[in-house]
Amino acid sequence: MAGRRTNLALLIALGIALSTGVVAFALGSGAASAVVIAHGAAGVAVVVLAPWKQQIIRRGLGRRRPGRRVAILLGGAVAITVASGFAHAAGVTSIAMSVTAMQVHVAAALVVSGLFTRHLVTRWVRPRRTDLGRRSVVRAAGLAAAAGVGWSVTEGAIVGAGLPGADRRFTGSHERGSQHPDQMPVTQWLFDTVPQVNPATWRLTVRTPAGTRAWALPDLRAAPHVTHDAVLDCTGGWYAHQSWTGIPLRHLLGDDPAGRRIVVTSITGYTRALPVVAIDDLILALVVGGIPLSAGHGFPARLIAPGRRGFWWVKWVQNIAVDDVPWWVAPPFPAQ
Ligand SMILES: Nc1nc2c(c(=O)[nH]1)N[C@H]1C(S)=C(S)[C@@H](COP(=O)(O)O)O[C@H]1N2
Ligand SMILES: [Mo]
Repeated sequence: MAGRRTNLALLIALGIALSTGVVAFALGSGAASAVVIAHGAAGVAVVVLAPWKQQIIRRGLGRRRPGRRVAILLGGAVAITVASGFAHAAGVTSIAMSVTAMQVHVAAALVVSGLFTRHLVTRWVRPRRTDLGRRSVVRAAGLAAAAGVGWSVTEGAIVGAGLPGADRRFTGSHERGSQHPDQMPVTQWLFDTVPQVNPATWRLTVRTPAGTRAWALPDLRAAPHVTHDAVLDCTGGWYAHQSWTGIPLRHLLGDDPAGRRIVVTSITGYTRALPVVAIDDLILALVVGGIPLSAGHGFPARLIAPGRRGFWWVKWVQNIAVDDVPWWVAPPFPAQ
């Protein structure tokens, strides 16, 4: 395959891999499984293209062109990203100490996206009309088919060999501590730490256009509860089924919480904004598996957001506010 076509194919495969990776993080239901499959197939496509790219690299290494160091680092970062992605899929969760394959995968992918941008800028090749010609389209279809077959064979091998990755959820996550909250990992998004909340002084402030109310813990415990089975699915690569008990947000916010978004904020400042139309899915849980939440899992109260990834499930909730801002005006991922 011609060098420029290999490069173009890699550009597209890496572009798909990076973008589906970000989208897979954001989604916890709906199209998530299709996105995760596309992500895996894009990873396979990168591997399929590697021998051709190697020839280009071999030719290029002789010539000392600018951006050489970036190109070499990029190659290494892509190799680490792909290897850790396959390791996660196969079920290798921990790499060393408490570092997981998924953490390595995401960290390396962030390096890739930075270096890849630099590489594209320094080594940009102007597109030609023939890049979209019949031959390229046929080659692209062949590559897509190879990626699909490669993905199926890889998944089949993981299942056939009975590797721990065989029972991954459609998001790619591995099961951890279902129905045993004490065995479920305690996870923070990035930099948050577990606060010690004093239940005697803790108050939940609920603010709607209709007014503000402060709830003490005994008031919340006396409010009507529901129990709901829901899956907490962390982008760190694990999930758990638990039975959560708490107060529906509908009860806390009233029948008609006039506004567009519900902003849920932790005592630590960690915050998420959800659309008001999702209100009937949301529960403020005090209890999991029949016992009050532990400090690590969000005592005294945390949000349960079924169908959404773990980073929406705000722990140590202190504030719930309804306002008139569209929910998507916030950054897509938490900042702390
Ligand atoms: N306040 C706060 N809530 C948070 C987080 C956080 O960092 N701070 N992390 C979220 C993420 S990424 C996940 S996966 C879940 C993990 O919940 P667990 O520790 O109970 O397993 O909590 C979510 N709620
Ligand atoms: Mo998470």
